[in-house]
Amino acid sequence: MEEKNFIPFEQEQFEGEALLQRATSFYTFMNKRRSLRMFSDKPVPKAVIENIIMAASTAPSGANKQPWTFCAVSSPTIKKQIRAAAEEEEKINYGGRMSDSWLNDLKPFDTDEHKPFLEIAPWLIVVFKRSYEEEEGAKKNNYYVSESVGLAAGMLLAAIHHAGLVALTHTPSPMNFLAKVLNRPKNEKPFLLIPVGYAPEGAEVPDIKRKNAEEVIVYYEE
Ligand code: IYR
Repeated sequence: MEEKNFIPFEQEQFEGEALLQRATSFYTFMNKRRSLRMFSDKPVPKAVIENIIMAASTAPSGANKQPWTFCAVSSPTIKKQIRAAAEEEEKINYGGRMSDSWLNDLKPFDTDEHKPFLEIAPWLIVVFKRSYEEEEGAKKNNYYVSESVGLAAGMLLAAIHHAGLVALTHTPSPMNFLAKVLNRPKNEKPFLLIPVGYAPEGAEVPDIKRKNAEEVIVYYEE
C-alpha cells in the first residue's frame, strides 16, 4: 500500500488586471480552435506529437490511475487499414444506421462516409480507455474512466491548438476495429480517433456559432 506523501505546491499567481487579462486572452485563444476535416500532408515531427500527448497525460484522473493509452500512428499501411475500416462502418451509418434527424443535424458539417483525411493527416492519435489493469494476474478496476479519458482528450485538443496544429475529434462507430488493427490488449477500449496535422492551404470550416455566456452559465451568488 502506498503511504501518504505530500510535497509543496508551486504555481505562479495573478491578481486584478493581470488575472482578468490572462483569463480573457486564453478564452480568446481557445475560441479560435476548430475541428477540421481536411489536412495538409505536411509532416509533423514525432517529438511534437510526444509533447502534445504528454500534455494530455497531465490530466486529472480517478485515483490518479491515468487510465489511458495514446496510440500515435504515422505508418501509411496502418493509416490505410484504419481508413478502410472506418469507411466501411460509416457507409452503413450514412446508409441508414443513423436516424433521419441525426443525418439532418449533420447537414451543416457536410460529412459523409468518405474519410480521406485518415490517410492524409501525418498522424492519427487513437485514444484508448483502460477500464482495468491486470496486476499479478488479478483484474483491478480503474475509476471514472470515461470522465478521466475525456478530460485527457480535451487537454490533447488544447495542446494541438496551442502548437498551431489542427485536429478532428472523430468517432467512427462502432470503433472496435481500432483495437483490432492496433492489436490492443483486452483491457483497452477505443475512445476517440484524432487525426492531427497542419491545416491545408485554403482550409474552410462550417460557419457555426458557439453558445454565449448566458446560455451556458448559471450563476448562484446570493
Ligand atoms: N461518425 C460519423 C457521423 C458523425 C456524427 C457526429 I454526432 C458528428 O458530429 C460528425 C459526424 C462521421 O464521422 O462521419
